[in-house]
Amino acid sequence: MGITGQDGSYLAELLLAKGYEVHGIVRRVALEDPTRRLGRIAHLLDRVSLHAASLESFPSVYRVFRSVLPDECYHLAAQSFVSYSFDDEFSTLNTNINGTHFILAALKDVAPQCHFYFAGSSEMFGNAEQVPQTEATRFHPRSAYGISKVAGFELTRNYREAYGAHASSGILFNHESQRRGFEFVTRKITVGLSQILAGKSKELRLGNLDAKRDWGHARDYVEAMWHMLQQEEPDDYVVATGETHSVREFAERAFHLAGLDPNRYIVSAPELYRPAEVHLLVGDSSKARAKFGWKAKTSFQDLVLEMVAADCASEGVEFPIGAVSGTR
Ligand code: NDP
Ligand code: GDR
Repeated sequence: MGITGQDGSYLAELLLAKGYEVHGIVRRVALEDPTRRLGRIAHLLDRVSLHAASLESFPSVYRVFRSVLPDECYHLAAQSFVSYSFDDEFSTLNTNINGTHFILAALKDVAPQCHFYFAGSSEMFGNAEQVPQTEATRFHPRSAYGISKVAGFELTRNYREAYGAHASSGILFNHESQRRGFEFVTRKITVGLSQILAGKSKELRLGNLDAKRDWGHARDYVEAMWHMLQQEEPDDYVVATGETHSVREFAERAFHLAGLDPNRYIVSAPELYRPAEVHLLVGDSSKARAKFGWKAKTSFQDLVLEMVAADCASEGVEFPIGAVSGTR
């Protein structure tokens, strides 16, 4: 579930490459408007089966699981934008918590042997009291989104303990790509930069430039999800690069790649600050490394470069590659 999102698209590619029969759950409206809503998986549509259901409806989810009887279920669907969760706490909590509960309950009934993955988040750590964060770090979420993920994490653990479900949670730190939604800060920066280069805009308005995140590439992170479901025992794993960078550093690197001075274009906009910020996240994924040999392959530098290059190409602008040498 969540196949139309950033991670869903990379995971579907990974599973197809491994020879899986892939079923994806999408909202009904997506089937009616595939050009706009199925863009990230347009290249996979002839190889995956799509089913209509919503996180808000237990019967819709139940029906799909009863007909597909999955061996593995990756639950990636969520209202995933932290900022929006301040605007509408109610729908974020309802959709994310109930949706996870519906999936777990349906699987328990119709496919109890199914291996289940829950998309937990570093936002569960929030105002973390320990650096770096591990599976043992106490949760202190700072948004309705973070709270919804803690609830989903606890539901997943409880289905494991109470009903013997093979249910695992990944505690994934931020991961990005050229398929990232436009509202998230990394993509906002790389799209904004490409529009400045194309002459379509003159500035880029951002919120808190000092927030620090552990940014990896989504393509690497879906591999960790798959590994979790291949383990004999279900468990919870932190997935992170172990490096942290500020929003300012991301923006500076992107603008410097294009040969532009970020200070001339980036405007810090107080209205984009969050009521409660998560200031510093950095994860320790030693457990995932020890258990199944996972580690991030894509460096921060290459992530920024790939995203800038992709958005510049979409805008039809070339960024001066010469500016790249010596900075990677
Ligand atoms: P996206 O926002 O790109 O994708 C979210 C997916 O959820 C989309 O397929 C969306 O469908 C679907 N969805 C949302 N609401 C509903 C609903 N009511 N019914 C059915 N489907 C719904 O997120 P990502 O791919 O980046 O992330 C995947 C998961 O991992 C999310 O749960 C996110 O919270 C979590 N996560 C992400 C991290 C990251 O850095 N990317 C880090 C840690 C956790 P539609 O296209 O129709 O909107
Ligand atoms: P995050 O990602 O909240 O970490 O959640 P986002 O990119 O939205 O914010 C990261 C940091 O950047 C600061 N920031 C801005 N953020 C946005 N969106 N827009 C801006 O203009 C801006 N300016 C500064 C934010 O304040 C924040 O500190 C993502 C999502 O994918 C979640 O679903 C996931 O669980 C977590 O990552 C791990």
